[in-house]
Amino acid sequence: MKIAVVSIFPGMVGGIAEYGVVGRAIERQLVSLHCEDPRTFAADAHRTVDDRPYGGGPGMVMKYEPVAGAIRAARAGLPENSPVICLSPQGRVFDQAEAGRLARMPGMVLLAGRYEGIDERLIENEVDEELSLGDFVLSGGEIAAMAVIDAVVRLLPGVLGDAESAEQDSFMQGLLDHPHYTRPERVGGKRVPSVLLSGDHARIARWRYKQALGRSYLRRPDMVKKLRLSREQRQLLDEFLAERGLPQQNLRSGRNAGR
Ligand code: 9D3
Repeated sequence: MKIAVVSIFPGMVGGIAEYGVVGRAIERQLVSLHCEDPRTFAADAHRTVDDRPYGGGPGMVMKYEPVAGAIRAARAGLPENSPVICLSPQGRVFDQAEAGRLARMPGMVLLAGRYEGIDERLIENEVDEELSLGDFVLSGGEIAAMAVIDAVVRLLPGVLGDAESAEQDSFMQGLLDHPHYTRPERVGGKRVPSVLLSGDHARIARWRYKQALGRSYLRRPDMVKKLRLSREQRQLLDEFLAERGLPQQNLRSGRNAGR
């Protein structure tokens, strides 16, 4: 996959190419990452990329022409049907399903804005979709673009090793992770749960799944409500809650439950 980012802070985005999973994917040429700076396409000697908003008000707006120039240059190195995606608080909220969809694209241009926003006409003419990371305020689109790149690149074929890939299509999908422990056996006044020392792999798998269900139910009830719990899953969740002296869940389950 070929990825191009349009940003006035190319150094910020380039940083992810040096670390971890994304860095390795670029090294192995499974993905290419390229940045275009609108400043390069500014018409004046001062390389101006922003101007005051029509209608007044605080802050500045990114100018049409320099951003358009950078998008055109970014597109030039990418396959024809690569979408232009603007990172924006006005976008659809990015999630794992969106990451999976983007991972099937041959390329993508990620447009990271600064200031109060980008001239709306540029978005209408050049942007295919807008994505947000959620309801909190960032100072610009770069960190959001980096988050999208990280989430998408991990899904590209060959990027993750066998162990990590296996985890992605495991039965834990749609739930939070179970807790993790490593040596020593006793630390911070606490012991490793004894089941993890038992060597009984079936019991360990059951315990982990119970933890994943229970934690998801307590911390992210929205996630659990989307699942249709089987009788076994309900049993595990009830065990988890009972062990903590919590009231048993009253999520309905089975075919067409709820709604
Ligand atoms: C405080 C400024 N806001 C006035 C109501 C508007 C605003 C403009 C520009 C808020 C944030 C930004 C910059 N943010 C992004 O470019 C951005 C973002 C975000 O802020 N939150 C979550 N996801 C994203 S994706 C891009």
